[in-house]
Amino acid sequence: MATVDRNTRFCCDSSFLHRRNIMSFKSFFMFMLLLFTIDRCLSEDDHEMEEFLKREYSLSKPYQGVGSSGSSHWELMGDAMVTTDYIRLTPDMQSRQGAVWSRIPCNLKDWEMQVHFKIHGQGKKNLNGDGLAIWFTKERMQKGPVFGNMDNFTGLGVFVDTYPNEEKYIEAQKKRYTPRTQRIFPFVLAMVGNGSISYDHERDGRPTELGGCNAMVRNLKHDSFLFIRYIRRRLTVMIDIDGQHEWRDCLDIPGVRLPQGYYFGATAVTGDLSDNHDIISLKLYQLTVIRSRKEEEEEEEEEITIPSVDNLDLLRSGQNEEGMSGIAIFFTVLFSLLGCIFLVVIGLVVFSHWNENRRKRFY
Ligand SMILES: *[C@@H]1O[C@H](CO)[C@@H](O)[C@H](O)[C@H]1NC(C)=O
Ligand SMILES: *[C@@H]1O[C@H](CO)[C@@H](O)[C@H](O)[C@H]1NC(C)=O
Ligand SMILES: [Ca+2]
Repeated sequence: MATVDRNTRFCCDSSFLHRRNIMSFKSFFMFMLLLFTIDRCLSEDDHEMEEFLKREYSLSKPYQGVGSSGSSHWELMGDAMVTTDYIRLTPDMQSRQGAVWSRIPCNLKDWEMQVHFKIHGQGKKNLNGDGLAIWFTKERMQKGPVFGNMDNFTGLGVFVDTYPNEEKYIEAQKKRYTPRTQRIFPFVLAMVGNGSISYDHERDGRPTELGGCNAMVRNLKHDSFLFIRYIRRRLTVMIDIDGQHEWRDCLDIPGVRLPQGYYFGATAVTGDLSDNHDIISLKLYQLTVIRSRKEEEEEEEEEITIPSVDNLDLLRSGQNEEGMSGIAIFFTVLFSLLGCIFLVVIGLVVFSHWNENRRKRFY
């Protein structure tokens, strides 16, 4: 009789259950946080790294000889022009293309490029275009449809895409975008080409992207920076656009195989819509990374000749699932809650048994 009473009381005392739930949920989160922190600490190996600015691959004020002297390390193309304060890849005018390319192939294994840039113009939001791109490619000084560079390029491209072609196209067809595929532009996106992969301009490069992030880079008062790091075949892109001098993560992908001896470049294009696309500086740092003998041997064994990305299918499916994250989170929370409730019930059963035994001892 007494047991039944107690059970009903516990069972229906929802505030008690609720509190227990929150507590176990909290501890679950603490545990996950702890795991995450440990993971981050273990993977943090930046301390064994040094960096050196490499002038021959860098471009900065006063841009000595750029665009006029054949001895300069950089060459201009198309509508690009040099002023005392910036290199303007395109002016805020329709149908322009411009580029600046390094003349010297880069043979560094690990490097970091810091791009100081500015995109600004008269156009209101989404009435501007098309964006700029930073390149590390086999080819150089080619005109084309990919932000002013050729299609089917070989190497790495990081794009600051300022015009949402796909969204506009779908809007024009009076279809509605599901929130999970909609992107806010400008959007920073990375792609690795192997000479036969085409950039889909109408879809803003979605089919071939490695990843990306949104970045409100237009008409900013403060400086905007893009950071591209390639170290131990890991590609990291970060941005600093809030004027806080803090890097924000954009993408981070391991297993990116890029050959040495490619060229750095920056290009931009305007169409019906336009913007000024200015490069203020490109600073390339050599990173010296201490490798274990095993790592060195592995890298010597398989020399890279064609750019590629490991586990690209996995990466892509991961990104598709990202769109499902709302549902995924829901189920994760649901099952966590069910798990917690289960544990609480077990706890209560054990507790009531223990309580009963204790009472028995008292009687
Ligand atoms: C380039 O990549 C595509 C898609 O991953 C692949 O089908 C093609 O064989 C690759 N081409 C070369 C030359 O490796
Ligand atoms: C790029 O590659 C694709 C697929 O290999 C091909 O269909 C297309 O014609 C190529 N485009 C250019 C401009 O070479
Ligand atoms: Ca676009």
